[in-house]
Amino acid sequence: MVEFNRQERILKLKIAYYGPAVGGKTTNLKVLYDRARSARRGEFVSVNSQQDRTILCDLLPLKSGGFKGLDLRFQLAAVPGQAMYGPARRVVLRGSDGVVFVANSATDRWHENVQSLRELQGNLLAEQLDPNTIPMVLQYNKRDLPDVLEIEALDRALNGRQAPVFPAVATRGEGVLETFAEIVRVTMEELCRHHPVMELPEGQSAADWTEQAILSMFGTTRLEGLEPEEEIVPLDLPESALVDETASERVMIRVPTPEELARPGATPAEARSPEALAETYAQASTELGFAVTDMREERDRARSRLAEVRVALQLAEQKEEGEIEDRAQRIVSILMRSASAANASLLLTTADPPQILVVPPLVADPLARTRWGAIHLHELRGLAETRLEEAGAMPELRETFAESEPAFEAVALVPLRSVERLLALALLYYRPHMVLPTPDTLDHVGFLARVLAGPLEATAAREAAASAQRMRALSRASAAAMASMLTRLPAGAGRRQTIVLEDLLGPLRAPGVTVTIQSGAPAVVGDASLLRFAVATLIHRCEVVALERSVAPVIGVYAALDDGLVRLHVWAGAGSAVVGAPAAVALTADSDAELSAVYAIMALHDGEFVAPESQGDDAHFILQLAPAQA
Ligand SMILES: Nc1nc2c(ncn2[C@@H]2O[C@H](COP(=O)(O)OP(=O)(O)OP(=O)(O)O)[C@@H](O)[C@H]2O)c(=O)[nH]1
Ligand SMILES: [Mg+2]
Repeated sequence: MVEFNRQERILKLKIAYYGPAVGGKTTNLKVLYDRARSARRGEFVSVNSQQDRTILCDLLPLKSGGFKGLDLRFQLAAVPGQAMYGPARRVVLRGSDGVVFVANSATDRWHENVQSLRELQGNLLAEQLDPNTIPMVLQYNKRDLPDVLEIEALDRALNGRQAPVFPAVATRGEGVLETFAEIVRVTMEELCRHHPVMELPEGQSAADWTEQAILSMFGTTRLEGLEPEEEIVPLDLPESALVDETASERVMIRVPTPEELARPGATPAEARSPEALAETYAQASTELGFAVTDMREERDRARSRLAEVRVALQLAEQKEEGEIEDRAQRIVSILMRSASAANASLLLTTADPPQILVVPPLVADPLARTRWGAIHLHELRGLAETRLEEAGAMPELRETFAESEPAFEAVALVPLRSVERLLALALLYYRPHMVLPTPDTLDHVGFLARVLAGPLEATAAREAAASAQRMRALSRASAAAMASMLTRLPAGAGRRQTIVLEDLLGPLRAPGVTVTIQSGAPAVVGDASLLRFAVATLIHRCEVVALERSVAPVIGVYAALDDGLVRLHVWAGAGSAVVGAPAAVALTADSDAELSAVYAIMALHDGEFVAPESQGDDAHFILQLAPAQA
């Protein structure tokens, strides 16, 4: 019975291993457990007798990875084969999505095989499953025994359905993975056929997906002769860090009482029979087994999240050095790993123009390289919370991803913000069939991003200051050259035109620069391009001052008639974006060499230049000119 948890994006499929006693069911699961990558397998729970015979069930959870963005899990359950455990067999079979029938090839087990298959068919019917259509694979095990039945003979007796068949020697791993891969394939085909939302897009098949899934779980598609591979993920966190006093969530296992389980029409005595009781216990045990795995998984997830937070904090505490690009790369790698994305890039908005850093092996950002994507990225600059966008729900995104190489299915957008502004937007990409992050994971990644915004901000500020220094040095040199040229001009050499203030200052309007002209302010006389150059120099100077303080430059230009003179104010900082006159600040002349060109231009116009004495104050410059005679 397909079990779907929408919140956690988990899809569970149950595969039952059924067959006569000592046929090799437990051995199949044990081999799969031994050879599965440790990250892909859960706890193997086996309730066995002293003689290693299954008395209740064997349970093995396996993670296949993603299917259509969902985290797909297979729950393998083997029944106990001995005759007396009949009720347990039915319970273990309950809700299966696929069945593997493990037959014993030994000649003297002929009858037991036939009997077990017949019982399986009866039990399927009793559980409302159709024995003729439920996904099924047959395994003829123990082919290594000296006296075995011919495959054809076994087929005639057991395979009326003409299900796929695999000969096997389970103890040596032969045929075990082939059998499992086939039951996965036929179960997936059935799933896609019967659930429209699970349908695969054109060009994709359940067989291709299964091959990839088997490779991801086992690293191979055949097991014989291979040594089990062990991966150990070291985690050296103190136990104390893992105890969360507030976590009181309980795992509830609800098992029907014998009365509840009783078939309609059964008498109370029948309902309380030993068989009915055994059934209850069996059900409790299967559910407990899988629940334990879920709990362990939750614990492991909490541990790895904690480890990620620790890495993020370490990065935040480290003395920053190196380029912003290096730091950004490390930040985006942490986010990518924690969101389990395939690829990533980072839109750095501290640079002007914004810069895209692509994490290899990606060569180009799939969004930034298309027109719609670039516009979309621009709009996303206001994003406050981490967000997942899926191609299935956004036609434009689907088109954009269709053009990209490799193909993607979804993108998680993770803003890195300081208090004032967006520093960067991490773009975490998911390929088709990858498990997409749950809301819970997105929250966690958003939290990491808040921790990581600190180091990014520090590096960005340091770089901005350095670049302001460079800008300043450059403008000093050019302004000095300009000033020396201007001062050598004879007085009155400049052009003398009547210039309307709007014509003079209008062209200086730009993002971040607000130009306001008092209504009725008179025209001035002089050389429009020289005067405009003087104002532009002051605007530029204000930008440098703002960058030195690591704030986004917001510049105001205000022109008004004041005391019989036309005053042009240029200032940066608080209030400068507000349309209107700035609050008056005490100003005195400043002998800054950088501004000598402005002094020279004002001298040519018989005007005056007032600059603030110290750069510690908000930068505020004033140019004074005589109004043109009406
Ligand atoms: N020679 C041989 N022995 C096998 C093979 N597969 C399993 N066995 C052995 O057969 C015995 C029974 O195997 P299990 O896997 O426990 O059988 P089972 O189907 O789980 O049995 P129940 O739990 O009683 O239903 C064990 O001793 C296995 O080592 C095989 O392919 N060849
Ligand atoms: Mg067994």
